[in-house]
Amino acid sequence: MGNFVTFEGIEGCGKSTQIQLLAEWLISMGQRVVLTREPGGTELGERIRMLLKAGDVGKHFSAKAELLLFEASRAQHVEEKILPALAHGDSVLCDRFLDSSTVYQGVARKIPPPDVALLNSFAAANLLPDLTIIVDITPEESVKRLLKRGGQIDRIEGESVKFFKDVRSGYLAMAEGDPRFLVVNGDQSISNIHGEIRREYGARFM
Ligand code: T5A
Repeated sequence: MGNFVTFEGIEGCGKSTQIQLLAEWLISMGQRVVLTREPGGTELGERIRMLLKAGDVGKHFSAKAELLLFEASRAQHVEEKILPALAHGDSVLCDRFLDSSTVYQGVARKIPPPDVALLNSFAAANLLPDLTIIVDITPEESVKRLLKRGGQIDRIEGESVKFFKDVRSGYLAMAEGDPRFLVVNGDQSISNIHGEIRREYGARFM
C-alpha cells in the first residue's frame, strides 16, 4: 500500500502550493504520486465541486445538503481513485479530505459532530490518512491573501471572519495530541514550510 497524505487549513493557507512542492520532490526521487483534491478528483466530483463553489446559489444551500454533496464527491473519489492508487503502491496526496467536513460542516456550520463522523466514515469506507498536514494561518492573514490573489471570491470564501475562526480552532483542537496530524505555521516563507513538511514526510515514510 502507498502512503495517504492529506493537506488541510483555512482558505489561502498555502496548502495547494505545498502539496505541489511535495509532489515534485517525491517524483524527483522516483516515487509514483497521485495528486488529487476534494471536492473533486473524479469527473463526478469535479461536477459536484462546481455546484458547491457556485457564488450566489450558496445562500440557499442547507447545511445538510452541503454536507451530503461533499460526502457524495468523497465516496466517488475514494472508490474510483484513492483506494485503487494506494493498492497499486502509489503515494496519494490529497488537497482536503474528511477533516474538512468535520470542521467546516461540523464545527462551523454546527451539524452534530457524530452525524458528520458517521457520514465521513461511510463515504470514505473507513479510510483515514496516514498523515494530515494542517497549514495554519490566522483568518486575518487568509483575508489578506485572498484580496492579494484578486479574482472572484467563491461561496465559501465569502463566509464571515467568525466562520473561519471556528474552522481554524476546529482544526487545532482536532490535531491536539493526535499523531496523525502535523500542524505547520503557514505564516513563514514557502520554502521554510516545504522544508518542515519534507522533514516530517522523510521521518515517517523513508
Ligand atoms: N470544503 C471542502 C468543505 O466545506 N467541506 C469539505 O468536506 C471539503 C472537502 C474547497 C472549499 O470547500 C470547503 C473548503 C473550501 O472552502 P479549495 O479550493 O480547496 O475549496 O479551498 P481553498 O482553501 O479556498 O484553496 P485555495 O487554493 O484558495 O487556497 P490554498 O490551497 O490554501 O492556498 P494556495 O496555495 O492556493 O495559496 C493562496 C495564495 O497565498 C499565496 C499563494 O501564492 C496564493 O496567492 N501563498 C503564500 N503567501 C505568503 N506566504 C506563504 N507561505 C504562502 N503560501 C502561499
